[in-house]
Amino acid sequence: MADLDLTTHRGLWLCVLGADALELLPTDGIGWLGVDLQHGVYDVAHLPGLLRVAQVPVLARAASQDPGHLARVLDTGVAGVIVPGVESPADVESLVAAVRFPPEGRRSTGLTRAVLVGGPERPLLLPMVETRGALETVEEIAAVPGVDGLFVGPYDLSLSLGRPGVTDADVVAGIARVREVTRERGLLAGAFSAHRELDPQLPADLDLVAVDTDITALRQGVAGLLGG
Ligand code: 3PY
Ligand code: MG
Repeated sequence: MADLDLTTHRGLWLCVLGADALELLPTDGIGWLGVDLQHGVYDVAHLPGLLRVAQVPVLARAASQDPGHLARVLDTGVAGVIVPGVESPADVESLVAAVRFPPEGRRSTGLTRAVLVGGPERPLLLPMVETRGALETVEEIAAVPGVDGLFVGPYDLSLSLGRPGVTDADVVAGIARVREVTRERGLLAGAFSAHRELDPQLPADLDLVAVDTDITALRQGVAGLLGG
């Protein structure tokens, strides 16, 4: 398993901030940054600028499982990819093929930022557990060689399970199950939160918690300063 050297498991999830704004943020208490290419405003082309000013490891949440997209994300030199929407061990085997160089996988190299400026030897592959299919096959998914950890998306998981919200008992139990399975295999486990009632129900030993988004930080900052 690849290492991720973090000062804290608490991360900030970026959806909208550009590099100029990120550079001005206080960094105390932030161990890592998630850059959301699935639901944020970003394209792959935003990553180099964000990476240049980031003071902590950057994990990109990919837009999709498409191998061409994943390769371009990794070419920027991010510490790893969080990949949405997997349903099965077969999906995860395809991800390993996409993100690992031969002989482990089929990723191609080139004159990339990762090669010329620097990226990790072995970026992290963190498939998301956010579907019923992924949760039901989580042991097999965690056993796929080449996976470094699993990252729970509680919002989609609650939709997929047909449960009313992220603090629903089945969703919370799903997160605990992911931690249990990853712990047994020595893999990383992470989860998105953005919910203050979910925070205390998360396993205490998660390696990565996306505490909240830049959007919420901005909204709360403005409300705190100027709100009536
Ligand atoms: C989810 O909770 O489904 C996520 O993907 C978090 O962004
Ligand atoms: Mg999701």
